[in-house]
Amino acid sequence: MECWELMPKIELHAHLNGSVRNSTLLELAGELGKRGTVVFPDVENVILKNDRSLREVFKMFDLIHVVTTDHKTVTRITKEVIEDFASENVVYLELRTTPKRNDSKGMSKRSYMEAVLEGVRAVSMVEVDLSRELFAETPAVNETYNMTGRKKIFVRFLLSIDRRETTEAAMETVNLALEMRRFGIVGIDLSGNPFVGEWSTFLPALEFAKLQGLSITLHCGEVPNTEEILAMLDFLPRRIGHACCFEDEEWEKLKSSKIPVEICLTSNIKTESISSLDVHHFAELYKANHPLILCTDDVGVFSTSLSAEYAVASSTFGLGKREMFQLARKAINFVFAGDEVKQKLEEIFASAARELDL
Ligand code: 6MZ
Repeated sequence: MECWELMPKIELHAHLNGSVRNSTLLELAGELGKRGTVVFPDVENVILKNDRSLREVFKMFDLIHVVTTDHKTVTRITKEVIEDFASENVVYLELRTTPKRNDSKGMSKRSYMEAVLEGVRAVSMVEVDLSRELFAETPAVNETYNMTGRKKIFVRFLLSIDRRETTEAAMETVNLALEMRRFGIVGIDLSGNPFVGEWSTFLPALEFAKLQGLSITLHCGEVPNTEEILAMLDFLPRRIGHACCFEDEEWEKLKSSKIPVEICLTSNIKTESISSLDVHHFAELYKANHPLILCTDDVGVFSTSLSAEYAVASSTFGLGKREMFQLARKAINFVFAGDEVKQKLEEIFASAARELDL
């Protein structure tokens, strides 16, 4: 495990509220329990349950959102999630989250995102490279970030459209991403319960986002749905997530399109989207040299880490340290940040290759 922790890694598919520490969730649920907002033992049972079907996972998210959706908590979990990824040598993190409106908390999608960005400013354990403008507003913090000798992590954000949302709500998220671009928001994700929602509902907002130069990634093929999968591939997103339930025609289209796939092994197994690791499509895509990125999905919900995903991939598919390092390094090509960041990541990997003799 130690060797995977030491290796620099790139995380491109991590949902903020799925990455919250269990200890934080239990602490927050305990506070709400005391106030009578939730029944703590019931919540505790759900949080500590290990295996959940794909349908159950989305019930779990509704519960997490009850516990985490206020400004102060959103700031706290953002800080903790960034620190957790940095502590296992994730050097570039593209964190995605669904901006939420919650009138009872005085929360708008914009104020939700401001709370997220406040969480980035609050990170103290590592040096964060997000956007100069974000830190320019807080000079005291800026100084701390210029300290040398600390680990550094590049953080960028994707705003998620939830499949429960309407076209108007999706458009609001895209407009917010455009307004907040200068703070490190680089793209849009489509996620949420794959059993609900229609592709045609989100298409106008996604087309508008693409036209405006935002990068798009789509949760694609988490459940069988040929018509939707083919339409999503025709849209030509810059990446897709999962690709679990593809048929021959869909594989063919994916391979010829060369669209990179964000692979989340533990998530796919725990949600039973894939029956076992030895039949996971990672092997086939890797053999075909199709662009792939190993990711976590939800480190909290699935009790994993990016290092653990590297360990699982290495042992299941017989890949050595060098091959895993190359896999991590190739992810540089698929980040949504610009060329300047890619160049800096190349330098980080080049120096790690020398240090780790890879
Ligand atoms: C689809 C998922 C997901 O946005 O509140 N999410 N959507 N498939 C998955 N695989 C199991 N894992 C997480 O983070 C939680 C939200 O991310 C999406 C769901 O919409 C979930 O409510 P945020 O930060």
